[in-house]
Amino acid sequence: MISIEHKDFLETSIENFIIPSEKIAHVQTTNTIEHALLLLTKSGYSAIPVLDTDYHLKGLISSQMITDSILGLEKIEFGRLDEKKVEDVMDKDIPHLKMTDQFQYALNLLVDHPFLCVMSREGYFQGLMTRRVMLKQLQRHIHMQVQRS
Ligand code: 2BA
Repeated sequence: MISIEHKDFLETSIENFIIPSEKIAHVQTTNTIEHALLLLTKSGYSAIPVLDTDYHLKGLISSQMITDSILGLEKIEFGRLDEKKVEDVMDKDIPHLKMTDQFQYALNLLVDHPFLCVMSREGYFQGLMTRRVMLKQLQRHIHMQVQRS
């Protein structure tokens, strides 16, 4: 049976644990994949969100998606980096969260995704919930349980 403490943890709202959009590296759909690769390399992140000019969430892009899209038969065709747009290469089918979602829902998705984008009902990008933030809260919860027992 699930204890009341675990229930409280799992039912915590994600809202206070979001990394806000102002702090998130992102690219726009119409940027070239060269620009996206530069940003990914400079930021150190392996994948980042893709937004349109109005800040709507459109997908995500990773270095792997970019290199895969310029692979020729026998070599990487670097000349194609300034020909292709982010929207040609990005993953459009991504899971997302709402501010009102609870830890339980986010935790299940974070098993398979290193981060989840948070989106408003109108489709605006609001920030990220990362695996690191979730693991820190889980760690804190476990420590508190151990101290109480
Ligand atoms: P990754 O880039 O694969 O990063 C995996 C983990 O490595 C991160 O986990 C973080 O602990 C560490 N890390 C990588 N690059 C870092 C950097 N420049 N500064 C500090 N720590 C760094 P999480 O923090 O759980 O992030 C999970 C994923 O969320 C990242 O995967 C990245 O794709 C995305 N992400 C996190 N913060 C972001 C931000 N500010 N802007 C854009 N994307 C972000």
